[in-house]
Amino acid sequence: MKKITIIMACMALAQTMQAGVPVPYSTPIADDSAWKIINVVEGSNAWEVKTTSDETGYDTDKVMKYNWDTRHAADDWLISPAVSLEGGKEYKVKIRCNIHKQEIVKIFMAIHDTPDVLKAGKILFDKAEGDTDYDKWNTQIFIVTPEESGDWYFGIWEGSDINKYSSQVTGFEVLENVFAPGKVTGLTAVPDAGKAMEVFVSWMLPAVDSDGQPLSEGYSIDNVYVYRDGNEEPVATLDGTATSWTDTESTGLTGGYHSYEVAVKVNGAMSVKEQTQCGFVGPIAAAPLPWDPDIKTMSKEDFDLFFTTGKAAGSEATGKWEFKESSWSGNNIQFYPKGKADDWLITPPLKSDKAGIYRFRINAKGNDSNPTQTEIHIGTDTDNASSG
Ligand SMILES: [Ca+2]
Repeated sequence: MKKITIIMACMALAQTMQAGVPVPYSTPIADDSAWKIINVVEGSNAWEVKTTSDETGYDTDKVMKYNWDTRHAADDWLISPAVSLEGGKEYKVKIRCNIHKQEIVKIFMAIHDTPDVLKAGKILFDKAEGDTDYDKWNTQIFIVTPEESGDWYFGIWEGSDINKYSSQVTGFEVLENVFAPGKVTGLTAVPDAGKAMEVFVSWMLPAVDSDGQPLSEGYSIDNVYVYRDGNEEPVATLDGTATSWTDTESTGLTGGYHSYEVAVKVNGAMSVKEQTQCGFVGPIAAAPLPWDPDIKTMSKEDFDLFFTTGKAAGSEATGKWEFKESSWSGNNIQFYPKGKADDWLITPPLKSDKAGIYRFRINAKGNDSNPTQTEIHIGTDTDNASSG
C-alpha cells in the first residue's frame, strides 16, 4: 500500500514539472497574477501596473512600469510563469517596451524562476545606460533555441542607478519561429441603415508578417476568410485581393446582433483572426402587447435602435428628442425645443392581435413657465405618423 502511494506521488510530481503554459503564449504582464514581481531592495520603488494613454501596439493600455527612485538603485524583477518549450526547436520571444535612454534593462531565460539562476542563464536583451533606441514604444524580438525540453522562465530585470527615469513593458509573447502573416486592419461590419437584412464587412489587407516586417518578395495572399459569430467554419472564402464582403440572408444572415472575424492565408500560413462587433441587423419585429419599454433602465443603444425621432416641415427647433441617462431619477427621453417645434418621437412598431380598447399610459413632465403643446398620434408607419 505504501509503495503505491509513493509511486502515485512521483507521478503527480512528474506532472507538475510539465505544468508550464503552452506556446503560443501572450500576456500584457500587467494584472497577470502568474507573473512574479520582485523588489530586491525593501522600501524602494517596484514595477507597478499602470494605464498608459500611449498607443502601445499591443491589445491593451495596461503596462508594467518601473519609475525613477530618488533614493535607491533598481534591482527589480518581473518573472514569467513556466513556459513549456521543446529542446532544439526555434522560438520567437517578443516584448513591447518603452525604455528611457538612462535606464538599464536586461531579459534572461533559465530553467528556474529565481533571480540568481536567471542572471546566470541565457541573456536575450541587454540594454545599457545611454542606449537611445528604445525610448518610444517598440517591439523587441529574440530568437531562442532551448537545449532541453521542459519548463523555462523569463526574467525582465530593471537595474538602473539612483535618480534615473522609467521603463515600461507590455505584450510579452512566446511563439514558434515560423512565418505567419499579419492581421487585417480597419475591420468594420456595418448593418444596412434601412434595416434590410444586410451587413457590409470591410477591411484592409496586411502587407506585413506577424512581427510587422514586410512580406517577403513573392509572398501573396492566397485567400481571405470571413467568419460570423465565432464559428470555426468561414461563412465566406474570398480571393486574396478581396477587401469587402456583404453578408445577406442568402449566406445565412439572420436578424439580431452579430460579430465578424477576418483572417488571411499567405503562402499557406494563416494569420490571427481580427474581430469586430456589429450593431443590430434587420427589421425590428412588432412588439406584442402589453408593451413596456422600461425607459428608466433602457440603454442609449436600445433607444437608437427601437425609437425613431424626426423633425416635420414646421420645425424651427434647434433641439431634438434625446435619450438622457440619469442614475438619480432613472433614464428618460427629453426635448428642449429652443425654437418653434414640430418634432416627433415615435415608438417601435406594436402589434395588436385583436380589435378592442387599449390603454396607453405615459409618465411625462412639462415646463410650468413655458407651456408646451404635446399630441399623441397613432399610425402605421414612421413617415405617416399623423394619419391616425
Ligand atoms: Ca526597487
